[in-house]
Amino acid sequence: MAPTRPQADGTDGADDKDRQLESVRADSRGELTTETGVRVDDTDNSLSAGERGPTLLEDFHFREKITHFDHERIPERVVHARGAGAYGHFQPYESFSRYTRAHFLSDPSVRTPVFVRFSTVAGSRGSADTVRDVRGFATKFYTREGNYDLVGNNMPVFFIQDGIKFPDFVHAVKPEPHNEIPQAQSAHDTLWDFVGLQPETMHMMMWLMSDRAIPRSYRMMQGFGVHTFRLVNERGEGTFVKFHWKPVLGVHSLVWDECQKIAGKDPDYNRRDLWDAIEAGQYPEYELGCQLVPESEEHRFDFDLLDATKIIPEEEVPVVPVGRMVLDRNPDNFFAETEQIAFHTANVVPGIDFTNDPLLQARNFSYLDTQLIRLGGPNFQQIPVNRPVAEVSNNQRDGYGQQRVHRGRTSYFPNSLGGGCPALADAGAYTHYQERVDGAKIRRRSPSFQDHFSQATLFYNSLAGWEREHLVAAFRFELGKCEVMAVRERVVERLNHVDHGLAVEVARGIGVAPPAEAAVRNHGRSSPALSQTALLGTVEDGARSRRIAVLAADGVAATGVSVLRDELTERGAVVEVLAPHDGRLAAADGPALAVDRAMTTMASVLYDAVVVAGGADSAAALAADGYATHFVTEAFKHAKPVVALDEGVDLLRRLPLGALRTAERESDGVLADQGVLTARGGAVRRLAEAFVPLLAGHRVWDRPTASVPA
Ligand code: HDE
Repeated sequence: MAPTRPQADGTDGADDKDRQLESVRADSRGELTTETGVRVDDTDNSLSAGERGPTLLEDFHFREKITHFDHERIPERVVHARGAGAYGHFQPYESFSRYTRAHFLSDPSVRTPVFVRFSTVAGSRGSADTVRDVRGFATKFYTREGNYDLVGNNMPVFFIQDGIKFPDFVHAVKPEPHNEIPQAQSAHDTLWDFVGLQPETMHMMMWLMSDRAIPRSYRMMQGFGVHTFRLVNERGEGTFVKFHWKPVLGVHSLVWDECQKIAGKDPDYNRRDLWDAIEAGQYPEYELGCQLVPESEEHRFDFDLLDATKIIPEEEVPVVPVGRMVLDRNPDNFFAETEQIAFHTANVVPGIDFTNDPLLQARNFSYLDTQLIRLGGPNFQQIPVNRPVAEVSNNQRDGYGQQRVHRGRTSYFPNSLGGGCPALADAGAYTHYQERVDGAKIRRRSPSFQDHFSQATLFYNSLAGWEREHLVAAFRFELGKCEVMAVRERVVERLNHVDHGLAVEVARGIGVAPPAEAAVRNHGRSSPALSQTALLGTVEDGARSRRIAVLAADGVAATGVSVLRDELTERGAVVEVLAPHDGRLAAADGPALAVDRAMTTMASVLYDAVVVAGGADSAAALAADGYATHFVTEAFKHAKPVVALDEGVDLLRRLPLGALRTAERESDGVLADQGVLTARGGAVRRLAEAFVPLLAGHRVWDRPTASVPA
């Protein structure tokens, strides 16, 4: 049976894609057999000549088992090798047929199945999730008119303008070829050498050095189609479009120190987060939006719409909400589905078309090409996860791994022997947008692509103070890892074209002489929509799916913990009790308290907030435990909400938390300072009320933490 998700309307929640997959799902059941269906009664001992003799070639079970194993691996993706995926559905809010004839966008009653794969770009399949990198956000819509792939990233621009530079860029960012170091890191000479020499990278490098490159969760990041695409309606009229995904949970990031630690503590951090949220029924949701530009206004901007290193500021062209996507089912098998899915920018449906963006044009060649080798030949669209729910019928035949048993004598067009089938479509066919093109064959970048800095400056100007601090720290970290001084210097020189103050600050941290004067004047323009502060969550209850660690030890005041846990769990938070030992904790005020995890198996970096429980013995035990005190200090350092109950407050006082106020008590028993909440005397419910907005705000960025060790 298909895994079902019972719906409010009484249906089983299975969609067309789910039902299609049901025919290929394979469960481990019955007796062990070979691939040819012969039953096997011993898979532990190979067939040998005598008890201590050589293995016999005629042992077909042994040979098949080993041979299959020997061929289990396929090439990983040349970029975006590391990923995680999920199924879900998309539904438009209302008909978008004014702009596009795409059926899945034209009828609000149509729910289209989707598969989304999130990824990092530079690392290998086994690399850590929390590296500084762009994140892929690729969506396959299984529409009734065929598959449509929106293969986007979590940043709205790209490093280069012309696809012919892609191999150069990727070679520069990947591990260096002589020693294959460093893995999944941009902080090395070859990338920054390329950046310094190729100034079109500058806008994207600003995004990459910002907190967008270290998302808290795939559920909390935006997605962008990046290129300007074209929507085409029934009348054949085109409209330029930029696609946006906005996460309902808001856009939130980790801090860099935390990322590096998570890479060791839980390299699967983002992958696990996505999986767990879906298993828990907390389905990630995103709103699809479009920026629309009439064809007649193609040249109204001070940049070229075909240049993928540029955004259209949302203040100039607002994002129109189009529909909602919900991810509600984890794949059954990582390899079969998440690894074998094949996205392609050229997988379009009627009503969606391309532009002449030279990066997009290159992609329209590259994805099919790479998949031919990655998935072993031309039949990869027949792999279950790739199969459309629309009917497929053509004269393509044979090839490795052919799954269809084509019947009949004809595999050519036109034919009369096969009744003329498959016939040309009467209606609903894809017709390419009729754009007039003429010009001389040239190898030259358009002059309209030449401004590489204005939008980098726009981005910088739009950031909040804390975002700028993080950005400067990131540049210092990355360039600080470069061994060649000339590489650092060249990048500082480029930054001086973005903003003089930025160049000076970065230079000071990396031993480069700060530029004496600005290369250009900062134009002073900003686009508030670019700051993450503009993208806090849209859910009212900000505790949803937030992970909260409650530190406790024997002697814990368990009632306060239980009340707080109930309050937060009711609001969708995940609350775990961590203690110096697993099992149960003796409580000061009643029955023993169950421990969810031994503290040493976890770390503060794996939680969004920390609570120190009350109880004199518990607090004393935690205060004497370096792992526990580090846990709290580190959470504080990473600007997370910290909460202490009763005697737990005494523990906070002993930690090096700067100028934190924990001594006074306010009339209602709850004291809030720098995102730290303390409660005495059973004011736990009131404390929970104050805790939720802190969780929704994600981090307390204005908390002074420079002196805090961690
Ligand atoms: Fe890709 N990209 N890309 N890319 N890309 C691939 O296709 C390529 C670009 C993106 O989860 C590859 O099947 C070229 C921009 C995502 O399976 C490959 C250029 C954007 C994924 C490829 C770009 C992306 C890929 C590697 C410059 C954001 C992962 C394996 C012209 C809009 C999809 C594969 C998944 C994967 C080529 C630039 C996003 C080699 C040549 C811009 C999300 O075909």
